[in-house]
Amino acid sequence: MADEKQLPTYKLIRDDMLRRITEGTLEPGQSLPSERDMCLTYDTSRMTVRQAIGELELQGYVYRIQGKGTFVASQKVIQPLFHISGFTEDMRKRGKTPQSRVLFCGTLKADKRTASRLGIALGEAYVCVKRLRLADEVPMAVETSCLRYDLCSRVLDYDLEQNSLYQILTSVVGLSLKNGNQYIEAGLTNEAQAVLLGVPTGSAALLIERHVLTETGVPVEVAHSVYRGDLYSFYVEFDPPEME
Ligand code: 16G
Repeated sequence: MADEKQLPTYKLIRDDMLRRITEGTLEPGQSLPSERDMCLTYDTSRMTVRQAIGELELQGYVYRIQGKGTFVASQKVIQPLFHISGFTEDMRKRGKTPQSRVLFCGTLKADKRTASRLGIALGEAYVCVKRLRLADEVPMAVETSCLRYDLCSRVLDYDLEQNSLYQILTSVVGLSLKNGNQYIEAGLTNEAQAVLLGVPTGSAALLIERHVLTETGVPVEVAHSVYRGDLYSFYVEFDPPEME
């Protein structure tokens, strides 16, 4: 067995931090000791400390906020898929503060795929909202919602950085968002998505296509989302098998 003392210093620091994170001495959201303190504690250079932190960041255990420091990343969000819920509602339930950055909000003309999914004519206008979704300032997902114009045009009157889309659709427009389905597949972030999500290009992602319908089966939303693979886990429960 390799003698621990022979490990390079940056690995010793990394493993020490990792132990404190997994033991819970360093909790999610808590900042790591400053680089300066770590240099003193481990009697090493700033470069070595940075190397250790860099590894922890790559492995998703910590994240940096520019100008603020390095923080312990929260454990994965475990998202049950029993009923349709929105990002704002989901994050609030977990005691996290949801935030959105609107990347696009307006109308577009439907291409063949969007038209068929929304049940509208080719070239017909639909509402498109693209947002970066964050929780406690950590980027979680990039979401593009395509919405039927005839049902959802009022969404355009609202600031979607401050308001929940589903809140507007249910409380203002009066839609019931109870029916739907969702496809989830594995993918890798492209460069643009990686920049928005603050991860290296080619990081693991969950690619989701969500279809939301009214009670009478009229499509309301078709959303394409890229969720961070290191932060999300979707959870489904099976019904007991029917007895013969
Ligand atoms: C969720 C939905 C997304 C919806 C959004 C509304 C998934 C994969 N996607 O993130 O389709 O547009 O919630 O969130 O769950 P909001 O009500 O906070 O605006």
